[in-house]
Amino acid sequence: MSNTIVALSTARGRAAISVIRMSGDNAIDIAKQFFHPFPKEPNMLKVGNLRTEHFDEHAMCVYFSAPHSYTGENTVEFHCHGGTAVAQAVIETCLSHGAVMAQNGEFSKRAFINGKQNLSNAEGIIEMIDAETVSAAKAGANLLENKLGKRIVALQDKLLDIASACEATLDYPEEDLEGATVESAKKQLKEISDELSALLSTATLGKVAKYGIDVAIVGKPNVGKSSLLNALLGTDRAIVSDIQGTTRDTLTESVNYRDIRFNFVDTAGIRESDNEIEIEGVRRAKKAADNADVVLHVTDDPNDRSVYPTIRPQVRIYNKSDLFDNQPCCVDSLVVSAKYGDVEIVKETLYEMFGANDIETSDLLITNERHLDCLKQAKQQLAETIADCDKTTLDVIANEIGGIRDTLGQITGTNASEDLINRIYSKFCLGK
Ligand SMILES: Nc1nc2c(ncn2[C@@H]2O[C@H](COP(=O)(O)OP(=O)(O)O)[C@@H](O)[C@H]2O)c(=O)[nH]1
Ligand SMILES: [Mg+2]
Repeated sequence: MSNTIVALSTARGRAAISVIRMSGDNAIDIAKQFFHPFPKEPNMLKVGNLRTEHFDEHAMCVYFSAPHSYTGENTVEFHCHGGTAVAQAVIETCLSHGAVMAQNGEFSKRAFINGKQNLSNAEGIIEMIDAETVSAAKAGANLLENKLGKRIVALQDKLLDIASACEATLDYPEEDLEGATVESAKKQLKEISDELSALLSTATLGKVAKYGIDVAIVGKPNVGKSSLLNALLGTDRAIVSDIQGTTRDTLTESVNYRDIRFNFVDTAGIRESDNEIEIEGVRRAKKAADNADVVLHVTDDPNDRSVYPTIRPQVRIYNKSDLFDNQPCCVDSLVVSAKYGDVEIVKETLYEMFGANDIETSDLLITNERHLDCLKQAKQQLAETIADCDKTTLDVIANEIGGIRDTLGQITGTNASEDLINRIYSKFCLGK
């Protein structure tokens, strides 16, 4: 028998309404003691009176009967007036009638335990809640819809077929029926490896959809880096001045462009200096460039053909075009005036450079590092098994295939440790 948990499921603080949720065997019985008239049927939101210790609250109530609820347990929701005090009074009422406070993510963890969701679904919910762009939310929704889970189960089924064929050959070597030869096992394993590669290859775009693109703006002092940042953001975020060395620290600010998040980092102008603070600023600027997905190398000299020393992709920006007599013409470069002109071309160039257009049409993107790690590990194990096909026996191969299936099972949670499950659910908000 599960105890009954309660928590505020909407955000804390001043708001129009608050939703308080209870889940557990006694949730309905507890609610009936202080909400009148209690809804006669499940899934129907009813207006009524919620008697707290201090005041009567005119609220709405809905209940869901196990197993037809988010958690798979009896669940009751109260939709009350918003604000801190009302929610607190309602929660205290639930507690005084036998409920206990929920832990972070406990509703969702119960949904997992009751088979209502798998681990990758849960991670999809977190991604949706954290999403700051529609693309990021869509990636989360795909996980929640179990698109990845279904692909994983299909791969596991294929692996099981191969392993069973290996075992059939071992058990009945004389019967030339369904059994596997090493050759056919190898061929099928290679097909699975290709499917894993295809999934893995979506991770780059998945990162763009989920986190956006990290862009470092670097160059010599006074070329207009901070002006460019401001123009890109459309606000006066960074201090702009004709005094060299104005920007000392790095400054990160994000903006959405065509539903992609661009995380721009303005940096200190790179030059030799004796000043301790400026030396640190330059060190941070170089670090920002090293950590970025792409570097905007800004110059205000139309004859400058220098390349910023980095292994990251870079785009040279000729700024202050309003002062140029002759327009520089260089491939992979952009000519802008941060002060007087339009800089949307910078965002559009980066958007195309990262293939962000494909996000909308993509069916499934790998957006979660844990899934990526599991897929990489499974692919590595597959490579080893394929190599083993030439040197070992079918029983060893069948055994190794079992190991690959387990690795894939970690994605959906069929093979996840208690620790991992707790770690994932602890990332949820209270009340989710
Ligand atoms: N004429 C012109 N001046 C600019 C342009 N962009 C920046 N500046 C000026 O260049 C100076 C240095 O700009 P700032 O953005 O602080 O450069 P940073 O040191 O690279 O960050 C300031 O006086 C800006 O007003 C531009 O497109 N055209
Ligand atoms: Mg600056």
